[in-house]
Amino acid sequence: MAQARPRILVTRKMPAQIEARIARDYDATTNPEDSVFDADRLVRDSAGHQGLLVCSTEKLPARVIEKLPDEIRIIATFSVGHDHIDLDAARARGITVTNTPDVLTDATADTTFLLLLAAARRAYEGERMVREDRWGRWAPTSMLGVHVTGKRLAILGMGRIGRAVAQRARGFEMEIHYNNRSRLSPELEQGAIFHEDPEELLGVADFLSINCPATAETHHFLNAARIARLPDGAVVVNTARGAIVHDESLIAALKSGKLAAAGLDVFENEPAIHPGYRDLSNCFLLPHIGSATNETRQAMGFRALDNLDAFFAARPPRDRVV
Ligand code: 8YV
Repeated sequence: MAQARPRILVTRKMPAQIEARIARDYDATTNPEDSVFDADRLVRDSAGHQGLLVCSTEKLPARVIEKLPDEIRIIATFSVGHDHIDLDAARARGITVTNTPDVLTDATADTTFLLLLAAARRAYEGERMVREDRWGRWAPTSMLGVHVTGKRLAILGMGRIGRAVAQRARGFEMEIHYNNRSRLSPELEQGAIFHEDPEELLGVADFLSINCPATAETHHFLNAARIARLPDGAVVVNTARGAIVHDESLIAALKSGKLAAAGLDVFENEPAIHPGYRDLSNCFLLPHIGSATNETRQAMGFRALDNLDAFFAARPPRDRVV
């Protein structure tokens, strides 16, 4: 007799190839309407399932994990970030947690450079000017932005994505500085200059790229005092998590001219972003599309399913975080 397929709850509509593989290999409850899973629904609909396939849109703090039915044995997140899941609470209940590293590194680093260039070169203002038919006579003094090539790039968090950002920055002849929990080997550093103290890193940041995870330690890291340490006219780029930035402070610095520009793909409480960003023409805003390419989202889905497959076949999942 064929073995019963594992029962999983998939909280979001997935790319077609992922949905097909889920239908083939799992007894799955899917969400073709892509309707919202709040905490109550997550707990309620988990009943009768052995695993969850979630995204960073589904919040799993301790109070939710504690209420999950006993049958839930694995939470596979379709994301590299796992700040939406309380790992200690999962550990306490013996629930395995997996993520999807590696496969979104390049797409996210590409998005970082999209933001960096767009912010530095005033792409939002220029684009609007063209569309709204406000493009007047070309002028030697109009639309002057911040030069990128050869500048100092400070990378906060030199993990896979930070290193891929550095690799792109070398093509722009940038001088690369970084802070990381530990110093990288010379092979990984490739000449990048390590700053043990993140405060010191800020002092050399003509461009600051935030690429570290959101943790209790990095919460609101970029506050007013730290922005004051940045060189005047610096550019800030964030493709990591919004909670690492203190919004009021960043908005004030963009308004005062302390910072030339910012490029943001992630926001605290997204999509309900701080309204102050919407009026700033020196802020290039994207709706969390860091990993949004067809290839990457497919690879993320396959990676999440590989982890579930391994778990249910009693093999160690490759990307186990708990
Ligand atoms: C995802 C991300 O699009 O992987 C992450 O941590 O932030 C993004 O790439 C999103 O979180 C999907 O769950």
